[in-house]
Amino acid sequence: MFESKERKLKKIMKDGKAVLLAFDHAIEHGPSIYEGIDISPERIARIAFDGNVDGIILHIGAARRIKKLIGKIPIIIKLTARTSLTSDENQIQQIVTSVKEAKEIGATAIACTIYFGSERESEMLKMFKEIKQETNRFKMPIFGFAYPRGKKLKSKYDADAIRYAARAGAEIGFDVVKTYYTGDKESFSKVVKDCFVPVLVAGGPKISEEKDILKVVEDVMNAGASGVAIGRNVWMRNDEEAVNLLKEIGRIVHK
Ligand code: FBP
Repeated sequence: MFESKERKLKKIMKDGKAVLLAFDHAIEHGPSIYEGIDISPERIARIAFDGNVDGIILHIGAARRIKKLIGKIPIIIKLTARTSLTSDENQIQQIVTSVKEAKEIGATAIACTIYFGSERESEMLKMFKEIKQETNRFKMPIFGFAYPRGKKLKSKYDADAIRYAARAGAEIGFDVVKTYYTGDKESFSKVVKDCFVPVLVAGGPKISEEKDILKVVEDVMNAGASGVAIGRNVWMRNDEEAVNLLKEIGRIVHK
């Protein structure tokens, strides 16, 4: 009845690797911190298409604005959200879109975030059970953002915490884990080694020099990552730079 999850995953990760453009920031961080940057879904989709990405991650409202592209680029619909208008204590993402809605708009996969270590972790784990039941029904791959949070952490970029979160994501059924870069190849190779599903790396806040981003991509790939799911470092540049950077990243990831 539904195409298998494995076939869908193969549409995104043809060679087992992927370069994804992440675009859920306008809800996570709000538009004002991106002042002067065109954060319209139409622009981001154009950059994704011209940059030959393997998929684009966005919320359903934004996806409705780029319907022409659905079918040309795999769409990964983000099901969970939070805003930065809440206090830091409230580190939880809630389900805002169903797998069925994602399926109906033509998504190839879904994405969700879990803040492992947050005071509200147990609510998110419960929420994940609901997502999993629906993805099983619609045979949708889960791209899980495994992000450490919480009072016990020195920093959300702590290498051991990232390693733990990535493994926890694999344990609970993420098909692909996306997490932060630990900052060096050695520690990131431990993250990958302990995570028995493919690991994609987030780009993080904008790095000014292109060569420095490409070095991160080289390092994470050498550490065993399966690619990147990158946002700010791409679309915070002008269109031409963004497209060229995506192509360069693609050459490294798919070599
Ligand atoms: P970036 O490449 O811009 O870091 O995007 C990856 C991402 O996971 C986004 O999908 C998400 O909105 C953002 O990072 C969350 O960042 P943070 O957890 O630091 O708020």
